[in-house]
This record gives sequence, structure tokens and C-alpha cells, in this order.
Amino acid sequence: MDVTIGEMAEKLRSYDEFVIVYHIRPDGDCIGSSFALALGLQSLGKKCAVTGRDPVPNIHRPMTDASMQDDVTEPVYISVDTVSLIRTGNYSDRHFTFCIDHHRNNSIEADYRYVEEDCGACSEIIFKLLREMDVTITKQIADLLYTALVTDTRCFQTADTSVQTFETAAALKKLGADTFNISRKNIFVKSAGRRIIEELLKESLHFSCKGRLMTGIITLDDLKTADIADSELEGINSYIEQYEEMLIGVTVRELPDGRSRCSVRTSGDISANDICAVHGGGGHYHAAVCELDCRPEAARAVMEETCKGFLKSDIEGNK
Ligand SMILES: [Mn+2]
Repeated sequence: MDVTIGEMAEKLRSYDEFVIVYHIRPDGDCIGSSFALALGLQSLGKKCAVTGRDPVPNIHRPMTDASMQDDVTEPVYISVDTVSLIRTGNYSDRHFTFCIDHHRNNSIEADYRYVEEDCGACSEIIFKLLREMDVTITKQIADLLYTALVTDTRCFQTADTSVQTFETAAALKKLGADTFNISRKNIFVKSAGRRIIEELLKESLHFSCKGRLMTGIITLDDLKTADIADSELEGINSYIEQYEEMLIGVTVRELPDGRSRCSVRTSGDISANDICAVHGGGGHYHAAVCELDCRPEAARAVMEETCKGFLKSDIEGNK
């Protein structure tokens, strides 16, 4: 059942023990949002544990290691920033009492759902929720929420960066968020490994449809060459967007299980969400994801074919 922020706050108050589940291959938004929510609930005397299939990426550990995990015996489950049960990984058989998200086509059937589609980051919702519950927002919570905001909007660059996004950012700054270091660490600075991966990705690029359709590949061997973990590549799927002529950009990542994860970025009035929906995926209007049951080169071919259908009228000059 879809509820308002106020109803969500009231329902959360009525339970005592929670497990907050973030999505597989976690990013700054799901980590920052989940741990901020946990700290908020704990400050109200609730018991809370935060978990997910994959560990917290190293870059976010300094923030999360400082938080406490409670022992819970009869918890209710909350999914945060997660579009579908598949994305909860090994928690997909749980019953979710709560679902808080900002993705289109969220398919989690929780008892209480609050989904604000296309809001810049899920942490905007968590911020509103914590305020609704009269939680005192500490610097630690503010840092978590601001990290989520900055990583999911690529430092306020995405199309869904809204007035609410900026207002949340301003409020978090007032509450002590370390905005300079969070942006610098998460967005601006690049490790040696990251720079190598960007070079390899650049070399792999295919251009078609007069350069408007671009595809690139990151293989598991590339990660070995660069000596970098997949979890340290947050935002790499936006690399392709710096090409001015790009209307659709696809970054194919080889997965350990032999499948390929295709991240689609679009500009103008082409829906990345619709493109990914063809293959059972989804996300946001200009950024979405689908997974294909094949190796990267084959996945690239499939995605090029799918994307051409969405570009046709542009190429013919009808739009
Ligand atoms: Mn998010």
C-alpha cells in the first residue's frame, strides 16, 4: 500500500526492531540512506541492523564503521533505494513491511511503500522522513545523507536534480555535513586504478548512428589489470555522457556469473528506462540498467540493436 511520508513515519514508530536492506552492488545512495535511517531509528530507541548481499564499498566504510549494528530477534524488513526484489539479492524471500525508494516501476510489494519517482537521490526522502519523525540530525547522519545525494546526482548534474535536492543539500550543510571533502572524495579525485579503467573503457568504445549511439565495455580482466574492485567504480557508467554527440550511451560490465550488466544513459527525450524495460530492467528516465544472460560482446550487440530502435526517428531527422 502506498502511504504518505507522514503515514510512513507513524508506521515506523509503531515497530521496535528493523532490518534495513540495501541493494546488491551497493552505491553511495543506498549505503548513505540505509545507515542514516538506521541511526535515526536508533536515536528513537529502536533496534536496527543494516545489511545487504554485498559488503559496504571501502570508500564508504569510514562513515558506516562508526555506526552500531543492534542484535534483532523479531525484526520487520525495510528495503531502501531498491527497485525490485531481485535487487535485494539473498533477501528476496523476505517479507518487506516497508519500502522506501525513488526508482520508476518499483515492484516491491511492501505493506507500506513510499516511492517518489525521479527524485534526485533516495536520501532526500530519508531526510524528509527523519524530520517527520523528529529525529535530531547529527553530523554523522548529515554526512551519510549528503554522500548519498552527491553520489546519486553526480554532484548535482543529473536531470532529476531538483529544488528539493538543493534544499536538502543546503539543510545538510547547515547541519554540519562535510560537503567539500565528501564531493572531493566521491566525485573529483580519481585513484590510479580508476584512471586505468577509464582509459580501457575509452579504448573499447564503439560509435554508431553518426556517433549518437555509443557503447563501451568493462571486463573482469580490465578490473584485474587496473587492480581495482568493481565496487570502487561508482559513477563509471556516466563516463560515456561526457561525449557531446551521445544520445544513447551503454556501458556493459562483465559480471562474475557470466552475465552482463548494461547501464544505459540517454539525453534529450529518449527514455533509458524504456530501453532497459525491453530486457526486463529499468531505473530512471535518463539512467537505467538491465542485465543480459550473455558475455559483454554479445550484450553490446543486443543493446546496439535495441537502442537503434529508439534512435531511428532522430537519425532520420524527424525529431
Ligand atoms: Mn538511488
